Amino acid sequence: RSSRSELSTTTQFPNNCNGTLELYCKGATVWVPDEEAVWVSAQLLRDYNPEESRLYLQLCNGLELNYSVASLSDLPPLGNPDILEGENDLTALSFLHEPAVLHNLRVRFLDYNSIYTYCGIVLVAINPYDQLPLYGEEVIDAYNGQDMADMEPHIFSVAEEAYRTMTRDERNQSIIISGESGSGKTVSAKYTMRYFAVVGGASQQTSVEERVLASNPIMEAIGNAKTIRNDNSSRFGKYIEIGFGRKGDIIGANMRTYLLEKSRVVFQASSERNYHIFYQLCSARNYPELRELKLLAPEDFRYTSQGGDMQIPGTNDLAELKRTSDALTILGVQDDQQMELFRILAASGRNSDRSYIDADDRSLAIFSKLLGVEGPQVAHWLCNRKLAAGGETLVKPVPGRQAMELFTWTVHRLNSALRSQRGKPKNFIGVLDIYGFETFTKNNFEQFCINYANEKLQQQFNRFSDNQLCINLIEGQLGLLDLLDEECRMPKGSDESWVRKLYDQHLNSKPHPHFQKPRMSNSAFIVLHFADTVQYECQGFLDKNRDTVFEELVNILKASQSELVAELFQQHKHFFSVTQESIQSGRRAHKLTVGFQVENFISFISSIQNCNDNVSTLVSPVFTAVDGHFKQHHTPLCPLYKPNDLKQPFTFDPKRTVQQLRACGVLETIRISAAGFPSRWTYEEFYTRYRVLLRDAHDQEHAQHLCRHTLPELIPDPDQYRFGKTKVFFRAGQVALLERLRSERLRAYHDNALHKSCSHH
Ligand code: AOV
Ligand code: MG
Repeated sequence: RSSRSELSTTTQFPNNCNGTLELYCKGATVWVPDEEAVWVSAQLLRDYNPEESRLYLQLCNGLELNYSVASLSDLPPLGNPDILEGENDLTALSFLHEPAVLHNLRVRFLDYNSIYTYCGIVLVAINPYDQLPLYGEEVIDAYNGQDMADMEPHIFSVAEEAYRTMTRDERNQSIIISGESGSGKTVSAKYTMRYFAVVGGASQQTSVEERVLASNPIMEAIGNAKTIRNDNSSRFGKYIEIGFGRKGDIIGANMRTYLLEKSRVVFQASSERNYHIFYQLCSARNYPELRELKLLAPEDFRYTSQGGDMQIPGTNDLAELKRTSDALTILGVQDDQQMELFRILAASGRNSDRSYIDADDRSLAIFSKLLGVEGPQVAHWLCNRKLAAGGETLVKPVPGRQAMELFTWTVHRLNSALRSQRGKPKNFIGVLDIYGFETFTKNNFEQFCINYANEKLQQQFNRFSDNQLCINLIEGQLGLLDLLDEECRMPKGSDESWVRKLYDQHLNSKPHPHFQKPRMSNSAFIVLHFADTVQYECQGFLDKNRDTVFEELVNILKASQSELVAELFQQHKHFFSVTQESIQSGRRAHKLTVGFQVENFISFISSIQNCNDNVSTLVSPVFTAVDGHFKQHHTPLCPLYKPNDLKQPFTFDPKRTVQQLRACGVLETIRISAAGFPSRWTYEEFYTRYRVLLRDAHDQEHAQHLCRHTLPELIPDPDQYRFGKTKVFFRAGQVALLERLRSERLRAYHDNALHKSCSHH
């Protein structure tokens, strides 16, 4: 039945069984699609007969089912043999398809509480939403100096691999963390930093590593906020390079940040909050030191109360303020400068947008006093709204701008505190933690930028099946950003006319597979991203993309009595860390729009991965992947999964997980592995397991010899395996085949023995 010709006609099974039809035999496990569970397992009640065009199945809930198989490609994917259940590397599964991956992740997660799994060179993590005893110093010690392949998957094994390769090969490393909002990127980035702080902790007096870690609470206070997806959502992208000295000890660090979400300072959607720092300050309003800031409860400020819900369960803003302040102290920001910082922030939180302004407004008076600027001047400026060329009025919220400058200033300040005192680092390890893919009921320019950044990052994972079409839609000629920049330059440009041009271009003249128009709206558009389909409302795109700065206001602030305020606005750098050269050399030298800067950020991300010449000092490979499929060197990637939307501990929603699996390219990595030799055993392991199948198998000494001799009889097609120096490698499906032979052989022995003992009596 399983002639060679039959095998070859069935090799393109989507079910990845390598055409091994004989595996569809009575008792075999298969996966069938299911509305709720996505995939459920079932057992074959009879051997599959190709003439019958159906399978007789019993589902795991006991129901019997006649499963129609019109052609061989309808055969459901086969389940993996039990011995592979809970494998710690997905690419070692014998059958490498979606249900197998989903099942394996679920078994590890729910049955073993293992949140980490390798997928070849990639580490996959599932957010447990639960405190696990996994990150103590003793665990760090256990991973320190070990080989990744010998250790259980862990964020520390990735960190150790990067550290070891860096010290051994003297090459810089990068760890790239991706995953959707709330999946655990920032937590993972912090654990890698902790790891480096411990293994690279210097014996000497200066506690550089302590300072490096102290940067985290500060950056989170000013750049993280509660969203409906994540109570501590990063609203900026961060790349931190930790510099090491000759002996592998930390000697400094440098951080770059990208694209802080600016609009949050003046606007928060329902159930969301402004940046944490504002609530931290409000919570300390009655402290004598902070009295002069004249703060109120967050409910009493418009900019902190729009979201409605001002508490984060399990978070104490007052305690967090202490953490922020302690961290600032560790980084050498003295009390008086901290006060000044808080003063500016307190001013930012006030009601100072146009609708609230009148010259006597108490808030405005405090605002101006805190900033050390002339109240009437600010009011005058805010009331005399500028007339834009098209006759439309524009109002730029001051606090947004100011908070932004403060953010940039803080990053600079931290960087100077983190700068190495002992000369240039020999090497460094970079950790990239960006804001994850997100979609809300209403999505605006901010989500567009964030999702575009993620789309680009995703491209680094999908080297084979790519999302290039979607990226072209956004950044290509006549793409979304191109037309947006164009519209920004038009005197009468508007959000609506821009979106009409999008419809014209991408629906009517040349329908784009990743672009749609919502049926009920003329002011929104839909992008089919890799992770999900997202509808964006066009309102505000032009204005936010232009990101105009009102020079008059900047001038008022430059003249501030407060040294810090004056300093903030003195050079008045753009808040993105885009260097002047890159702007000028960019293809859009004409305008520094936000869209352009997203691209800039993104090309930086790509450069980390592609080791191109400009950044050769930045980047270096960590891994060369197996099978020669990854031609380029590769950095370890950590896609993270969020197993449910309710932030529930150890809860696994198969639909949400499959959605992320499908989106993130892990299945692609797996497919590539499946084309190679995913399963590998040392000869000794092979001997131990398949002894019953080997001829004259009494001598483990000769495990290799036995294996080389017997395997050709067990697996007739020599292309299905390879002999290595210490290991034997198998193509997908072969371990399952061996497992079946083994259990048949064991059953035969058993029956035989039974028979003998029966006839004896
Ligand atoms: P994100 O960085 O990926 O989202 P976070 O790292 O902020 O996500 O994680 C979200 C929350 O999940 C954390 O606040 C923890 O409560 C929980 N969590 C994550 N990882 C772990 C872990 N290893 N163990 C226990 N709990 C964890 V965003 O920044 O929104 O894209 O933009
Ligand atoms: Mg984050």
